[in-house]
Amino acid sequence: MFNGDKTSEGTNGEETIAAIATAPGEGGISVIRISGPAAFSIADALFIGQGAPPSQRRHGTFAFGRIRDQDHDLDEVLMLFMRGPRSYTGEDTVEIQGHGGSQCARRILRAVLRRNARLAEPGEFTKRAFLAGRIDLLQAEAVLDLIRARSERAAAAALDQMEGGLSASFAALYDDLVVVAASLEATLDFPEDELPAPYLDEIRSSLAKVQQAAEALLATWEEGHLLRDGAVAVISGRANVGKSTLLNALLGKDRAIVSAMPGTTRDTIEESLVLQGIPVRLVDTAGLRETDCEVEQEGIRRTQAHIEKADLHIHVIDVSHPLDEVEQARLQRLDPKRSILLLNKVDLGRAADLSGLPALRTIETSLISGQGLEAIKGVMAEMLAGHADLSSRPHATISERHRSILLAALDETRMAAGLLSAGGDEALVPACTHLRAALESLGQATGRVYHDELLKTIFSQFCIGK
Ligand SMILES: Nc1nc2c(ncn2[C@@H]2O[C@H](COP(=O)(O)OP(=O)(O)OP(=O)(O)O)[C@@H](O)[C@H]2O)c(=O)[nH]1
Ligand SMILES: [Mg+2]
Repeated sequence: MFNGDKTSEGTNGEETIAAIATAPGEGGISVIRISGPAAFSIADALFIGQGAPPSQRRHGTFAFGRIRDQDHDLDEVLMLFMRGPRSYTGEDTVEIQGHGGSQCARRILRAVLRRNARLAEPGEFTKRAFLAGRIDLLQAEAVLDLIRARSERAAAAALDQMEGGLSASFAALYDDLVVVAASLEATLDFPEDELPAPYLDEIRSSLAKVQQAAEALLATWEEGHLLRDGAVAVISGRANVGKSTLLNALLGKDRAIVSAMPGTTRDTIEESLVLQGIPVRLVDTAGLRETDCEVEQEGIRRTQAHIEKADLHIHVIDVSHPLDEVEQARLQRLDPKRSILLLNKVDLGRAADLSGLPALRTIETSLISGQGLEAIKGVMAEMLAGHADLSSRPHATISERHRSILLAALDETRMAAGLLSAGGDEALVPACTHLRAALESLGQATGRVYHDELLKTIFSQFCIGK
């Protein structure tokens, strides 16, 4: 039983934390993680097994046995022993692998928490890894990206970032800027008017190189945004043109009801798919037509709302019928930057007059047989990718947070560069101040510079147990 002593706290006041690390629900095993100075004494108190007690086991070993608490066996388990500083958190860590399902893990966790541990906060294990200096902030964020990855490419990019892909770029940027800033500060020691001109030229050109590197890093944002957040593609068009047929064909399964009756789809239907590594949420909508039916009118209102927010808009027409004026006008309003026009049912002949259309990406299709489907996927991926090169090897990309850091740093370096090119000794001190501000901003990327609020924002997005 818990005896009220304070062994849960380490010399630096660190508490021992515990949490279930596996997702709730049925599964083969569940994992309970304990990290902190009391991890091994807690394990000693609960573990019944052959051989030495946990506290005498070496790093990187495991033992098979039972968890016993208050005279009751709770589960048969494997216990993994990791000694700080070589564990994930940098602290003594014990992981208990028990049976899956909802009860075993909860019972073990309760027994652990009755001793010298408290429930971990979301992301606290990873936060401790950061505070222990085992990983930097970019790597910690990559852990979350990896857990959340919705495509193979997104997972590969996250792994690259976790292994330091982005940390190296930011560190190089930081170090190069430190050199520039230091050289500039050194100029302050020169007596007035005695600064050799080439010296300042060199500083200016080094600063320009730093700016180029920052811009190259910024250019990865578009891909990062796509991989992390995915894209939304909305299918619209008049009733009965083949919208749901398209949804089903893209998904490769019969998700939406398809019928020859106009007005089959009444509400929006959303499904996910992955296109060349980009996670896409595909939305099939109610056919656009004039109707007195309130349900259908609401469906059409929803369609319009979805189209406005979409990254990609696929508009389908039935080319075997003439286009009426309403549809003609609708085609004129399509946004060429994000719209694809599908001329469907080409197998039934062509009666639609398409003269005078705006310059749009247009694909002829016969969705009933799958004709044009590969072309649609290709154009969708190409338009979504924009300037991102998805044929390149997956690589770490910056997130929104990193983007705002880079933009702020670039702003400061531009102001410094502006002052330096204007010349004059009085420009040197303010230029130094701008470079210091740029360094301060860049430092927040890796976590060289951080404040509690920043850590809270980042780690609160994690799940408990990570
Ligand atoms: N001939 C031919 N028929 C097609 C083609 N594509 C779809 N259809 C048929 O057109 C009819 C309507 O297809 P849907 O996919 O339900 O059309 P929709 O646009 O979702 O219709 P609503 O949900 O009513 O707005 C069905 O009978 C499909 O089999 C095509 O390329 N050629
Ligand atoms: Mg439909």
